[in-house]
Amino acid sequence: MSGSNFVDYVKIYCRSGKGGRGSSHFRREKYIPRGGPDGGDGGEGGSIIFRADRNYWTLLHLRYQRHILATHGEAGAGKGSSGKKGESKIIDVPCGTVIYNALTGEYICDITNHGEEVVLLKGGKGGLGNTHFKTSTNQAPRYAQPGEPYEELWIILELKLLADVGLVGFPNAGKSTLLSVVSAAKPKIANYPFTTLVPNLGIVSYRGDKSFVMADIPGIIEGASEGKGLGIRFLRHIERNSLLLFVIPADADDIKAEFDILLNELTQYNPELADKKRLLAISKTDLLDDELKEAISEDLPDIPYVFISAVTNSGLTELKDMLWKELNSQDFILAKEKKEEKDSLIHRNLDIKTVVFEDDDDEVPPADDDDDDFETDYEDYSYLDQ
Ligand SMILES: Nc1nc2c(ncn2[C@@H]2O[C@H](COP(=O)(O)OP(=O)(O)OP(=O)(O)O)[C@@H](O)[C@H]2O)c(=O)[nH]1
Ligand SMILES: [Mg+2]
Repeated sequence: MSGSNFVDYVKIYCRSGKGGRGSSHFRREKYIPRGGPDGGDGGEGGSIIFRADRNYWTLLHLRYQRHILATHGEAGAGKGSSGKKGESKIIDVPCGTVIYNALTGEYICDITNHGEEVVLLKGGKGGLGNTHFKTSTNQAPRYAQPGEPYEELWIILELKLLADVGLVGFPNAGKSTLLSVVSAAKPKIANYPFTTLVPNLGIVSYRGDKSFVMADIPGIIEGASEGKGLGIRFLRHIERNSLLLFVIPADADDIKAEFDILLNELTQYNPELADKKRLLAISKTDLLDDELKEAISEDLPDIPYVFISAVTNSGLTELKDMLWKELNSQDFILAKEKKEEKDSLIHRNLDIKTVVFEDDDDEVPPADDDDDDFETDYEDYSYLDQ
């Protein structure tokens, strides 16, 4: 992955701020003897908050961000003044980011909808000042609460692309070419397998003001689910694609057999992928004459299909109509809602051994944990003991 602009995993150390100490101060003014306690409360520490933002497509902006630290709350002071709150850190991530515990791989949460915020680590509460501890029997409490400690955690952020349509096919099938002719995306295209090494996303405009997102992932080969080719690393990006568009070239020896192999690899990876709505685009049909097309049509998998060519642009409008119709069908919307509901219940943990980072040092910045912020004025309290 080195040098690529596509970053789908990052590992970050997060720490919230500790709460500031409450103050145990006493009011001391001329002509007001025994002014009583007036120590203010400590400020709350800053929190670590993640927010989904649809303007981000990858985790690239976090690639070199090893540590995210909120600041500590300040201590309370005399005259009832509260300490300043620590500053929270809000980290914007693409919609569909999943957070795992980096040490155990345990799933923590996911951040799916634009604007959604998740407080990952809460800042420590500030301690109460000594004014709170005044009672009828103790008019001059010297006690003030310390602030609550900070929380810290190493996390792994994982990006799952949220596309409406995912392209599935063997290498060289014409997936990237298709994306390049229906959207403004400019993926690399070449006449050799595994041209696409990282996923590409494109926005497909449809009849004026409508649009949907299409994801082109690297080609899949037989055995991908056991690690052949580029393996299954990218298959997880289609786990959330609502609709799978299989792309098989017209010059394939046996379209139905290729379809079965692809489907088998997907379901080996995740049986739930078998439940997704499937459509078929037979690509490169400029290589066929009508007679051959007819012959091919007789032995196709039993799913909706369309013949397309990125060279002559034939079939593209028909394809977009078909995708749009599916994306907006009642059954489909219901299934998607059901899936989203289920997604929020079932989560797989991350196998952290399979995730490789470019620069994996686990150094943690110093915690700045000394208690020099203890704001107490010990001078001249002798009158209290009288
Ligand atoms: N004749 C013809 N050639 C096509 C068509 N679409 C794609 N090709 C060619 O097929 C080759 C592979 O195209 P890509 O779009 O790179 O294929 P891919 O499926 O993205 O391949 P990987 O990224 O390796 O998985 C390129 O040489 C394209 O020019 C088409 O409609 N007609
Ligand atoms: Mg490609």
